[in-house]
Amino acid sequence: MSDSEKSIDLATKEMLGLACNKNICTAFDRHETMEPECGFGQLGICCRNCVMGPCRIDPFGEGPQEGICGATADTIAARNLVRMIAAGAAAHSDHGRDVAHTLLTTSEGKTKGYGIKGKEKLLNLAKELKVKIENRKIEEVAHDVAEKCFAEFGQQHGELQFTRRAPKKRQEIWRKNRFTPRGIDREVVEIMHRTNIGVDNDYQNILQQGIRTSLGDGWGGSMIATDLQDVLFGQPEPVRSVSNLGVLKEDEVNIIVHGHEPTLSDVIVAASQDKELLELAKKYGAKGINLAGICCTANEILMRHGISVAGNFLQQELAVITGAVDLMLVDVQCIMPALGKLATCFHTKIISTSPKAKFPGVEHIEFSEEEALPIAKKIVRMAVENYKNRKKESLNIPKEKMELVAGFTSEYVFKMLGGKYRATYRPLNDAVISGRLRGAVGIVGCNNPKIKHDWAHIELTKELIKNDVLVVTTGCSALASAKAGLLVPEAAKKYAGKGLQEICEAVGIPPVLHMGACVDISRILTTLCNVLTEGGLGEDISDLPVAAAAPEWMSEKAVSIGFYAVASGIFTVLGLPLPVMGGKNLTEYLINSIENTVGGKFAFESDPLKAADLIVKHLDKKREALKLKPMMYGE
Ligand code: SF4
Ligand code: MSK
Repeated sequence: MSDSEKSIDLATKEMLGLACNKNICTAFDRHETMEPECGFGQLGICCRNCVMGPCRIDPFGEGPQEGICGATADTIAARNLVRMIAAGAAAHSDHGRDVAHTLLTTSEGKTKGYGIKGKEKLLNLAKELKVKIENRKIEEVAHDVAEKCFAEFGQQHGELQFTRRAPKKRQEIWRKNRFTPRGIDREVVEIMHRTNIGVDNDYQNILQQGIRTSLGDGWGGSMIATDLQDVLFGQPEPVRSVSNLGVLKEDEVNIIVHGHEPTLSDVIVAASQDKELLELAKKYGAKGINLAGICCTANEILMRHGISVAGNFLQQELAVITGAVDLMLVDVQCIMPALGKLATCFHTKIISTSPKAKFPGVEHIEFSEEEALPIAKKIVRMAVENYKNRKKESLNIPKEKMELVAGFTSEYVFKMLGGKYRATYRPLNDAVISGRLRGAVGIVGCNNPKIKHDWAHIELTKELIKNDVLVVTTGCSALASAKAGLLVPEAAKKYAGKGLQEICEAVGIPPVLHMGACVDISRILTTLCNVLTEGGLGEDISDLPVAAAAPEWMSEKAVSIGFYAVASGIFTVLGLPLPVMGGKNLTEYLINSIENTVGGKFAFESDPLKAADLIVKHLDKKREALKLKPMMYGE
């Protein structure tokens, strides 16, 4: 495959060309060496859950149709799938747990570098969690809110608190089908138990636990992460910034933060503005200290501090190949182990910081909330001191960069539609009811070298906004939209249908709204609840003209997200199929019958234009069921 077929992003193509000239291998190349991929793995029909196996089912019906224990293709594929959900939900939820820990230690005055910036959010949360507010210090309230959130992880029975944010009808569906999560950790553990050899063998029953666990992610762990981050670091508000590898600076110390949790990156922002360190940078001949992000850490510091974005998932290696990164610090999730070896070809220092995520050959500086700011300063100092080791001849910073607006939340943006003095979702609902807006779609998820980098995200997003669909976006999809120039208000005129254009122009928003990192998909769920509360669009999420898509997904976290979206009543289109196709009954269930129970279902479609067509048809079906007016400017 030529470089131009690997990505639509000019900076990426340029860096891939350079990597090729220098004989440097990236994920794009390693993907090619992996071809042909193992068919059993792709279809989800290999099992190594015990050592009587590994067993595999012959998809052509000629060889074995059962594992040694008698497990069928449906059983094996369902077990594998829910184990993916367990891993994904665990990752998001452990992130939430870490934030709860930071809030707790901050409330006890044990941290350096944190405060409670989102006081209003904290007080609202306290009310929701029935924490006493009156005559108490804000730290005392924060302490009890953190403890209440902690309890959600270990709870053994009952229902997760935030599932009560869902519409009543949805809560009833969950209760009736035993989908309501009892405790975040409990559900993950139960998946591991049920998928042990000789426990749960009925694919639908296995999926029931998968759904329950995923809901514990979306309406539990991820929601806790988002809400408590807003409490600690402040609620995001729309902010302008810049994206793509062109944000790296030739004459400044470049630091990249990569991973997911904002606990460290937020203090790195403060440390990079430290006077003493800025002076030191000047001493070494640099004009300043330039911070940029990759993956969801990028989203976190972008929406709260306007820090620029270097790139999304498949650009992490390319950032190092620019030769301009003096230090890349990583925490958890989506960090390629390849970075360690790659960095040895350049002057770049890679620093791991989480005790949960170490990398062979990579220097580790353990992060702790108690010493956050001193540790952050130490790391920034290392970057500054490494600036002098930069090799001019290895410097190749692409020119590409693009303006963006990020940081829309359920609290902020939609109220903004009502203007400053009419803070309400009414105008949004009215726009849908009157046919100015067809509906809304969340486009989220990763990059995957199996799909031309950023292409599916951008094609799908453009096609939907052309059809008067408001797009909300998170994660690496949001970063793809940023680089393609879709996150600026001017994009409405260029790409959106007339109805969406009118809304964007009246309010001054982009047609594609950046709502944060992967855990912030919980903001989309909260937004949908608010839309229903405003009235006029049905009683349940499954009534709404909305859908979700992950056109280039790769992570187990995306599987968990997909499941909690479907189980919340949302039609969800994946650009690559779930690895279940070897289980015929299971596949049929996921793309059809599951809708009878939860009101949402999956579709697998790799062509973004066909995916857009499926989505538009779905939105129109929902509009028809709600008896909404025809689209104002034609279908
Ligand atoms: Fe084979 Fe069953 Fe063991 Fe899986 S659990 S490896 S199908 S014997
Ligand atoms: S970072 S999970 S590659 S979206 Fe959240 Fe991007 Fe996917 Fe990681």
